[in-house]
Amino acid sequence: MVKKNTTATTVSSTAFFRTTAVPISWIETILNKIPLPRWAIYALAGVALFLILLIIICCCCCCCKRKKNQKKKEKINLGNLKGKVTTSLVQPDIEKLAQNEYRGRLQYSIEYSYQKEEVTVAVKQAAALKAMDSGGTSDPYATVYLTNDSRRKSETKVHRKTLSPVFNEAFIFKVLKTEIPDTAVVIHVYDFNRFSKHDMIGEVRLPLGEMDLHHIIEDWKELTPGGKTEQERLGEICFSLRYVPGSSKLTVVILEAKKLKKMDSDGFSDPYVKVGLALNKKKWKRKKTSVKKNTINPYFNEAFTFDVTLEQIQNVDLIISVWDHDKVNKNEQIGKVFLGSRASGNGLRHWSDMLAHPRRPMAQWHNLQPAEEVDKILSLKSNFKLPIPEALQRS
Ligand SMILES: [Ca+2]
Ligand SMILES: [Ca+2]
Ligand SMILES: [Ca+2]
Repeated sequence: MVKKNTTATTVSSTAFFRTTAVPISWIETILNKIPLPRWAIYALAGVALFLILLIIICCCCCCCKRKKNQKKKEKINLGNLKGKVTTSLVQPDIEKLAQNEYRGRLQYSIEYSYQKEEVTVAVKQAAALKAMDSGGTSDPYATVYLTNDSRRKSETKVHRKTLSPVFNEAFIFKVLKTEIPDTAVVIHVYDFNRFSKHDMIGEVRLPLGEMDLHHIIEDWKELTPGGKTEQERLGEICFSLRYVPGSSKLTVVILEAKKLKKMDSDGFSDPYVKVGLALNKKKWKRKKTSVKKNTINPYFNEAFTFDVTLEQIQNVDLIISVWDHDKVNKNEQIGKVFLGSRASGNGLRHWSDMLAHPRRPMAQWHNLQPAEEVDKILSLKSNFKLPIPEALQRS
């Protein structure tokens, strides 16, 4: 009975063994096949496991490092970008680079004759010019003008496919002794293109006032980017304004003008001045001075009086324009200025001074502006009423 029982337990235990311990026996059979003692096998397995772990850790470390480096690189790149953005805001370095670019140099000579009051500008040669064409060359030619009369421009012949042209051409310009301090010789070197716009290679600017013109000057100078054509000098005009509210009289006295632009081939102009009034943006009244022949520094001292009520004076534009009288051709406008409540800067200041000091003539110099510019402002600006100064209201 007892025996029966024990067999029953052994049977059930072997049955249990069979179901759960199959893999162990499988490993056991493999282990048994290895001709090594068990402890050696376990030791080897431990070493192998350790090695595998070590390899995995190494791989992980490498990956992490690589990622970090990539991030660092990205950071550096971002830094570069940031730097570029800020520097471009502070100083456009691309433009600066372009400006610093070597454009070549030019040899010139300048000879002034105090007797004839004229300057001879010779464009001798250029060297190491910047290549503007795809073939690595340029087709250079030079233009010469003086800032006292930028309309008179002379130019050399075009020299094909060279970066070191020998021009050897001279040009004569009229420069009065009195004009020397504010006159510069401007030489531009261009690349000629048959089918497209000519490219400017560079410029040389030579202020006559900074030279000792008692000798012939011959020198080399590096070309600069240039391209900035200075605001053309049109001249200055002086006039006085006087407003008398009691009698509603506005008096404009055209006193004199100086350094007017030369509009005629003889190097002078025949200036006269038009004094115009516009009311509510419409032409209203106009008068003009006599013509002063062959001068760029005319003296007029001519007075013009207009009837303008206190109400009208707030809506009036005073337009002063200087013209060159021509016998054969149409008269040419040299420049103009406008004053009134819509004016700004000097024009507004002079007008306000006049209103603030009724019955007193107020004189002031004004720089002439290009006519088109003034006309544009006059047609665009809306009416703006200047408050009437107390002094004017009291009188
Ligand atoms: Ca060319
Ligand atoms: Ca003319
Ligand atoms: Ca004329």
